[in-house]
Amino acid sequence: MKKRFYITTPIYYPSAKLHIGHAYCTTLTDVFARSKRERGYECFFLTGADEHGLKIQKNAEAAGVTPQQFVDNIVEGFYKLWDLLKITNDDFIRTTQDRHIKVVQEAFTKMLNQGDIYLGKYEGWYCRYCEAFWTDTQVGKEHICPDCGREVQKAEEEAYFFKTSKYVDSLLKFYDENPKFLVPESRKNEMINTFIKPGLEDLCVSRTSFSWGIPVRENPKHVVYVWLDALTNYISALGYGSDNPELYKKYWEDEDTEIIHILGADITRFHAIYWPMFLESLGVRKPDREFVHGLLMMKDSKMSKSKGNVVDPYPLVERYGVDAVRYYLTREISFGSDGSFSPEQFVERINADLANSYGNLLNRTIGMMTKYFGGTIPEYKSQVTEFDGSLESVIATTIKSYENAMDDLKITDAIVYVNELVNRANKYIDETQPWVLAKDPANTDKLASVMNHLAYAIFVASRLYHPVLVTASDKAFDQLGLDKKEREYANISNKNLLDNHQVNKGEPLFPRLDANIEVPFINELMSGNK
Ligand code: ME8
Repeated sequence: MKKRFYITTPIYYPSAKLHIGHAYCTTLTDVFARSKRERGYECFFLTGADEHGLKIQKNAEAAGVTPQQFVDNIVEGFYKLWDLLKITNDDFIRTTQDRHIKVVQEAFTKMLNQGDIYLGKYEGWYCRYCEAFWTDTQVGKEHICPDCGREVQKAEEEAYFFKTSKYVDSLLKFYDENPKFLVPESRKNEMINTFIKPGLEDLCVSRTSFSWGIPVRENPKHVVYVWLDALTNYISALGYGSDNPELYKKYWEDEDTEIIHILGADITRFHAIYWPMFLESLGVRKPDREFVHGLLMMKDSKMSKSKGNVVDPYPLVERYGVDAVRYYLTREISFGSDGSFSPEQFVERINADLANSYGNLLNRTIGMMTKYFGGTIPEYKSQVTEFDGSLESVIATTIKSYENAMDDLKITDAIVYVNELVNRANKYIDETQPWVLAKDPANTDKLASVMNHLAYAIFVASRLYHPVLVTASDKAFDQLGLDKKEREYANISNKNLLDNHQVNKGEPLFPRLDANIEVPFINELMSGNK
């Protein structure tokens, strides 16, 4: 495994407020970044805003403000949402920043000078909502945008093109040599069969029909077409081509860094085909992995700003807390598959996994520790009861399976491993029956061992849950009496860690939700009435 990580989300369009789909992608990325940092790896996490393009220009006109004022206002909301969700990004790139504009112009010039970009005429089917051109086959007889389902228009204009034909063979070779580049792997075949085999057209990289974009220096009536502008953010943010390229050297050039992009299935084509080609044209290393997550649906149709059927994450976090929302998103939706947001499942997940299993385990254990040992966690001893060995081995396997799953961004699987550990620990209470052991002083050693094992199981579960349950895990550590240093740096496999700590009884981590009240409440939110 490489020794450090550079991980990115897509840069979202500030054409309207963000919704739960964007929160999903950013939370996934945050969980991955936190899990790496908590295991001691350096990890640089980037997100941002993709601020140019026709759609933004039009929305600003409609709102009676300049495009810059329009995006400034919406991007404020991005910052607030990421704060609310406790996202730990190291930087936030905006494509209207000078540091980005310069890099895009330099890249354009380099590509132009080496003949990778040429001036031509574009004729195609253009979807102005998605800012994408499509071929005859893709729009079909109905002339419908394959992404958003709206009508597309034939468009023709002078434009610069990127010569994709020059890089197709080397892209296919790159796919072959790097079978882990695209995850899930099925995406690679989709790219080859849907886009490459039918014949990849050269990519239009400039527009003259709108002005809100980065001017082409060599021909300023053109602005750089959004995808060459947008994708470049991943290197401009690190200082590529600038006077201060330290981060770029460390997090992009250095082979010891694993470069990972996380993105939704809707934009795979741009990341998996054009981005590696642009990088090759610039003579720059390609990313190691691209994780493509599925999309969240609403009542069987894609949730999207242009359709106006979106769930706003703010009121959900306000009512249920950041942990519940982060947990639902990462546990409920299997990585790579589409998911749907359901109020019933939301309430059920929080109740079953967090209130009844994890919260209850902590509550019962702290209660017994207080009752039987005056709140002091007894010292660890091995194999005192016949059930200790089995619990210990489940703990050890959980740590391993969890780390392997996290490395492959199988966050759902990683969480399920922790849930299984919690269930195993609850079962251990039923097996060892501490309330029976407590009746006979001859069993004090056994009772002490049970308490120590439970505390350790909770510690491990809380450490592993921590990248997701960013506040509840800390509360669990507080209840176990761990100071800040111990909870962050302690070796997770140290079974003696909790010896003689004094527990503190606290509020239940997750109060049970009443489905009869909460499901209608969330439905109201989704219908936009709240
Ligand atoms: O495409 N479910 O920005 P964007 C899950 N600016 N995730 C969703 C989603 C849904 N229903 N809707 C959006 C752009 N997303 C470009 C990206 S990158 C160089 C430029 C998430 O605001 C998902 O990750 O439309 C998707 O790929 C991304 O938001 C698109 O955000």
